[in-house]
Amino acid sequence: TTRLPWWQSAVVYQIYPWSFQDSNGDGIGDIPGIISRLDYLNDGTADSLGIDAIWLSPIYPSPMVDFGYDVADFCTVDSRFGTLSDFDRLVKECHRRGIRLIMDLVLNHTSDQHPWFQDSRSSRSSAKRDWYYWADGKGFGRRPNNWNARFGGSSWTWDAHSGQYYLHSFLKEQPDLNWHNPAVRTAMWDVVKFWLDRGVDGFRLDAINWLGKDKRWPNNPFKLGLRGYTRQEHRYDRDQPLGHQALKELRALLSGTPDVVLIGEASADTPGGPSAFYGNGYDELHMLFDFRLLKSPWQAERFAPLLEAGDRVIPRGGWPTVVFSNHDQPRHIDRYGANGDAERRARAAAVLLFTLRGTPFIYYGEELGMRNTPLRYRDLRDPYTKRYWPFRIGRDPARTPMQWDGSEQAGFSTGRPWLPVSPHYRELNAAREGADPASLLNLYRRLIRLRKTFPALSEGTYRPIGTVPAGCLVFIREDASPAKRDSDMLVAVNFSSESRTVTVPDVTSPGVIRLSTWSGTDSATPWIAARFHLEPDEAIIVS
Ligand code: TEU
Ligand code: CA
Repeated sequence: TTRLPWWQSAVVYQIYPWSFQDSNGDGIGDIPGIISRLDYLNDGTADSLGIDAIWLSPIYPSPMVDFGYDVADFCTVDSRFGTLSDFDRLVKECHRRGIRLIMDLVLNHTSDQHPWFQDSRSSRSSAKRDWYYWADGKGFGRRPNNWNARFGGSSWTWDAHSGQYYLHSFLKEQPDLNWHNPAVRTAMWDVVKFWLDRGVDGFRLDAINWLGKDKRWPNNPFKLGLRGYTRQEHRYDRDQPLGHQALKELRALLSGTPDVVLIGEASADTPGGPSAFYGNGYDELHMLFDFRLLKSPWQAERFAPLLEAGDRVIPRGGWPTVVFSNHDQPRHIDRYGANGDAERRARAAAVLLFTLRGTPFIYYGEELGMRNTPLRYRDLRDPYTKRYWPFRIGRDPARTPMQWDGSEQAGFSTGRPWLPVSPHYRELNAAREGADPASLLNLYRRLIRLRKTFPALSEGTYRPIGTVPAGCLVFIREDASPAKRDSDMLVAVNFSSESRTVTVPDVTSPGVIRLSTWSGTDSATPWIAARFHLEPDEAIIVS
């Protein structure tokens, strides 16, 4: 049998550098801080989480209007986070522990402070004018078209100095690069080579479905959205054929480094769904974040069809992802549960995270059950969060400092953190949960270990069991070779808050319950096949 590529059996952990660990008391997380916490992530023993890779949100020099997603220089490190030699040390310290490092790469736009844009806006005859999208207005102060930026307002901002509008799909401080210009592509591929030379193991490609625009600048149509609101369909400023061409170029560039992984981020409503950016399965992305579960309410009946479809639409060669939280969304523990059931559901969700087919992504702190931190307006930092506050919860509540221990500022910093520490940090922190066998943290550790022990959890096919009671999701991860059928894993999740009895008619061989979210420790309870009981919000794994 051939071994899976590393990223198909890996567990990935997302670090938001601002919030992981501050080493110098300025209240901002940094690279030396991350290095000092690597043992928590993987020290090779069962006392650590046991993750295989880190995805590091942007650490490039930036005015930080979008907290690093506005890049002013792609080839070094922001001084808030450290130096390039700190970064080299991070790569070395990760690799020493068997942890791979995945960089966040923002291809669609730069900061308006990037020298390329400074040059581009300096005059209409600048050599870099065509590196960004510039257009004339339609007279009387009218913008080139009706395109709306992702974070509100028009996508066009007037540049008085050069007398034209420039395009930005996100904030006005994030002008879009002109991917139609081959010089732009060459420059960005040089960035890729720069980081490959420093030893990184992959890239998480930001907003990957935004590359390329319809340069005839047609108006976008409107469509009926949720609850009867009309909203703009991004027909001409997103999901353009050029994006696929660019990904094919990038994938070709990596032909000599088959271990380097490309993970794309695109909105959930991309036409074609999660399969769109895999190309033929071998010539675009290796993985694309699947946000359909993340956007779905916690209901077995909603999850089931998404899982079946998700599995079918990804071409051979491509690989699915499982993700419930990231730095753009409210934390899933609060999305799924209200009060008493929040942690129980987070436990059940953790079972899904590590047993569904696809690579699991953990967002820092979710393993502790970190909640959305309630913030006052004056504490907010993210322009998107401020703009829609208090009508949308926004992004800052899910970006507060990692809760390491019960000491002042949760052990994150000796200074004043850039965002307030959660009021729950004395109960929810790594030190306390590490010592409690029944904690969510220890459930994550056990699940990751289980995934390593039973290869069917990463390699096996996904076979749903159809005839189950309302509110339950039951499936089998089947080993590819029939000879190894006794290594199949059965997973049963009760999404409801009442107990349920499940009958699985075609599974009769005896097994043991390897894990239950209702038990604090690893158990090997004999399992009576065919008919079993699930407590409210309980999830079990049987083999
Ligand atoms: O997000 C892209 C994206 O589509 C966002 O609109 C996302 O859906 C939004 O944050 C919803 O809350 C990526 C990054 O993940 C995000 O942090 C950046 O701000 C954005 O690109 C611009 O670079
Ligand atoms: Ca710092």
